[in-house]
Amino acid sequence: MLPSAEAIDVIGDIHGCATLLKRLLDRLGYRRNRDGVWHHPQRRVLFLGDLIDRGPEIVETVEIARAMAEQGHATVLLGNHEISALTAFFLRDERRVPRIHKETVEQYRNCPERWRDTLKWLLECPLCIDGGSYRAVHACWDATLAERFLDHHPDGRIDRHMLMRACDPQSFSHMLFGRLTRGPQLALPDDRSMTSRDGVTRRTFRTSFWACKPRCYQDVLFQPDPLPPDIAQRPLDDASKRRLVFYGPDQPPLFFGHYWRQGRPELISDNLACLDYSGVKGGHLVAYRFDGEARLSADKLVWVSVDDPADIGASKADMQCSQICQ
Ligand SMILES: [Mn+2]
Repeated sequence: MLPSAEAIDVIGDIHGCATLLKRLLDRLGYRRNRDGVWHHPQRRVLFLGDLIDRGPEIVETVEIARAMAEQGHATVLLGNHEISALTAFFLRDERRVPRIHKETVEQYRNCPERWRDTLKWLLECPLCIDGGSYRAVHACWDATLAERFLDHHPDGRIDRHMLMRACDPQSFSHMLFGRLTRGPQLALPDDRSMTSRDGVTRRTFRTSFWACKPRCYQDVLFQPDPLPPDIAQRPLDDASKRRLVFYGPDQPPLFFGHYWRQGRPELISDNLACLDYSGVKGGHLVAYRFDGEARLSADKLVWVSVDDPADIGASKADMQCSQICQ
């Protein structure tokens, strides 16, 4: 018997941290079956995308999620990293793959046919889900774009034609992938740029999509790096306001990842749960245990961390290392 429709454990960005993923699944009560596939008798998992890149155990992460999906115990959504990988490997010269896929390429080096097979499987994964009582997407639910896409693709799956068309910045596919898997962004005023903590210089910043009547730039900021102080309080102009997306408090619960949140996991509101808490950067890998409720509750958040005292192996090793280094 397959798990019931609304008993879903939604899991945020894993980025190749299979050890954290296994600990989280274990904490959620999932066990391995005879084939080694993680499952739960009453529940299933919804992965919010960005399984690949950055972390040390990408192949194992993908194998865990894929095996669960193929046996009906999970659904895997595409994140911006999967969209980028699909574009890079299907449409472009494989020797000029973007740097963000460096770890993935290295870790699949000895099994290139497995990587090709993984890409074919990823192309079958949905971009977003409108489950009626809930919605899920990697970064942002832009209702206009998502509904137009789902009208033509009710299963939420993309295809090679869409990937191809997305190479044209004016295309619907380009807007759809950008908005749903990277989220809305605004340009900084006066052609300004800012450099993030990881050294990347950008002319745009990530915005939230739930600010009610935002007044200034700070009101819509949603990223770890702060705005330059003189810009933060500057009023938003009308053109910028028109570019914003708004997901209202009366909408069904929305699950998303992508935003490198930090600190203790919490809900954004009772219908918005961002489950990316930077697990691969030493933060938390977070799940929300959804049972079809119309209003989300923070006590249904579950997480594991690299420095969790329950993780005897890793924390002991880290401690010994830091003691030795001192
Ligand atoms: Mn992402």
